Amino acid sequence: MATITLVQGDITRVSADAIVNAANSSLLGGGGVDGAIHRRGGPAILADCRKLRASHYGKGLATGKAVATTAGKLDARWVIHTVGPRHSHQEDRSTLLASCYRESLRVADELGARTVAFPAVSAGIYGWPIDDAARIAMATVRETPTAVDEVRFVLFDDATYQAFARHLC
Ligand code: AR6
Repeated sequence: MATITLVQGDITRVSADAIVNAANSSLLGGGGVDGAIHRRGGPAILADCRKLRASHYGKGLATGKAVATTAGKLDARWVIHTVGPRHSHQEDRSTLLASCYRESLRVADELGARTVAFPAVSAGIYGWPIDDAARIAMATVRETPTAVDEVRFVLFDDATYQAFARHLC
């Protein structure tokens, strides 16, 4: 089981084997953490994403799945792109959010990554209530068998950091 650590900050500034991106199914960039990763990582990431779209992911990456690219100029070897679900009051999409963490760790294991940095997937533009997003993230990482040594949650603001801290023990 991976050691879980929490830090507050900008995920594009961390050093890790793999940095997870809260992407959308187009894999072609967006706002939030996705925009920040592409900005700081540079065009090599988008070039890899375009190759994925031209090959195995013609229709894009499905919600709950994950796929890796280069990390470009980020201080990491890979970016693992995962697509979180939009929060819905009508439908319980928790299993899809849990799947983002499980699938990202599966890809990290395939790559041989030992340290993996995650943002709070779906907790921004996709509207997931932060306490529930933190609960699902922490429980899923805790329950997922992996060879990753350290999962570091990099939480952008204090409220998000505090929500994750409440679910640490
Ligand atoms: N470092 C760490 N966390 C960040 C950063 C950063 N640099 N920037 C934002 N966050 P979001 P989502 C936090 O909206 O909800 C994009 O347009 C943010 O405060 O980035 O999964 C994609 O292309 C929040 O806690 O991702 C999709 O269309 C968390 O990261 C859509 O947004 C996730 O917020 C995905 O929405």
